[in-house]
Amino acid sequence: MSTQKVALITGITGQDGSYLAELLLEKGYQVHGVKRRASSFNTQRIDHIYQDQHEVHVNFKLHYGDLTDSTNIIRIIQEVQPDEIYNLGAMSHVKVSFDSPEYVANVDGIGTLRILEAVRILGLTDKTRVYQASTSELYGGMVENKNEKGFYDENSPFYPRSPYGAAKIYGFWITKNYREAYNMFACNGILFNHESPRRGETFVTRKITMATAAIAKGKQDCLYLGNLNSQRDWGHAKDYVEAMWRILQQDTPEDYVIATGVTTYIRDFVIMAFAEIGVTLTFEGENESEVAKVASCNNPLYQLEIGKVVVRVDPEYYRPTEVDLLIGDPTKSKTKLGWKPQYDLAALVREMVESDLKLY
Ligand code: NDP
Ligand code: GDR
Repeated sequence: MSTQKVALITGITGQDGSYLAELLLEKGYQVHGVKRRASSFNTQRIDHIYQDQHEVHVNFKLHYGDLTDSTNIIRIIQEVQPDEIYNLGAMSHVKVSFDSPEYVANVDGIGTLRILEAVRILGLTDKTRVYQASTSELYGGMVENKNEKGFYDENSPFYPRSPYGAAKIYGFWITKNYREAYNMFACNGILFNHESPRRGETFVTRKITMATAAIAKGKQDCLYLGNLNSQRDWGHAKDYVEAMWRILQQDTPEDYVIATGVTTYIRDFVIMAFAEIGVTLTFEGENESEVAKVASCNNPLYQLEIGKVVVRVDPEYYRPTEVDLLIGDPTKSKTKLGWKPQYDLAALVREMVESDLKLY
C-alpha cells in the first residue's frame, strides 16, 4: 500500500492555494485541487506546477467543482479519499461581501459545512483531517476585546463587521463543532492578513504595489484608495501556508492564530512602497481630502515631478463598517507549532514592488 499522503485543496487557484500546492508537492504529497469553471483561464497561479495527465506518475490533479454544490463536493472527496483537506475556497473580498452577502454566506459559511458533512457521510472522519481557513476578520477590530498584551489571540471574543466575517464565523464554529461532536481532526487557522506578488489585484497591498510600479513607469497617474487610517498585521503568504500544514501535523486538533504581531497603517504601506522606487511622499489634508505628493525622487530611472499628487482618497472604497485595527498574538503557534515567519514587512513590500515593476 502506498504511503504517499493525499491532499485536497479547495481554492487552489487563489493566492494561498497556489503556495500551499507548491509546498505539499515539495513534501511528496499527491495534490488534488478544486477549480471553478470560468469563461477564461483562471489557473495562472498554478500553471507552472501543472502536470500532463498522460504521464505515468501524476502528483497534481484538478477537479471541476464549487463549494455551493454538495453533490459535487461529496463526489470529489469520495474519488480522492484525501488524508488532508485544506478548505481555502471562499469569496474572500470583505468590501465585495457587502454587495453579495447571501452568496458569501453560501460559499464561505455553508461551503465549510458541505466539506465537513461530506467527510462524515463518506465515513472518513478517522482518516481525513480538515483545515478551515478562518480569519482575523472574526475579531472585527474591537479594541476592548484585545488581550492584556494588546493583541488578539485564540481566546479573544469575536465581533465580525462584514457579511464576509459573519459567514466565516459560521465556518469557524461548525468546524469546532464537528471536531467536538464527531471527534474529527478539524482545525481553524485564524490567519491575519497575508500578501505576496500573487495577491489578488483588488486587495489594498497589491493595489498599492501595482500602482507604484505603474506610476513609476508613467503608465498611471494617480492611485485612488479608501480608508488610509486602518491598521493591518501583514505577513507573507508563503510563511502562512507552512503554518496551515503544521496545524494538520499535530497530535491533537486545535485552533491557532497565525500573525506577525506587528501592525502598520495603510498610509505607511503606501510610503514603504513608493520608497522602493526612490520616492518620498508627504501626506496632506484629512480623510476624504487627504492626498500624497511627491516630496523627492532620487531614482534616475523614474522622473516623477516634485509636488505631483500620486494618491487620492475616494470614499467609494470605504466600507459600511470598517475593521480599524488588527494585530495578532502568534505565541501559541510559535510555541506549539514551532512556526516563525521568515519575511518581515519590508522584505514583503520589496518583493511585491519588484515583481510588479517587471509587469510593466
Ligand atoms: P483568494 O481570493 O486569492 O482565493 C480564493 C479561492 O477560492 C480561489 O481559488 C477562488 O476561485 C476560490 N473560490 C471562490 N468562490 C468559490 C466557490 N464558490 N467554490 C469553490 N471555490 C471558490 O484568497 P486567498 O488565497 O487570499 O485566501 C485563501 C482563504 O483564506 C480564503 O478562504 C480567505 O477567506 C482566507 N483568508 C485569507 C487571508 C489573507 O490575508 N489572504 C487571511 C485570512 C483568511 P477562483 O480563482 O475561480 O475565483
Ligand atoms: P481586508 O483586506 O479587508 O483586511 O481582508 P484589504 O486589503 O481588502 O483591506 C485592508 C484595509 O485597507 C483599506 N483600504 C482598502 N482596501 C481595498 N481593498 N481597496 C482600497 O482601495 C482600499 N483603501 C483602503 C480597507 O478599508 C481595509 O481597512 C483581507 C482578505 O484577504 C480577507 O479574505 C481576510 O480574511 C483578511 O484580509 C484577514
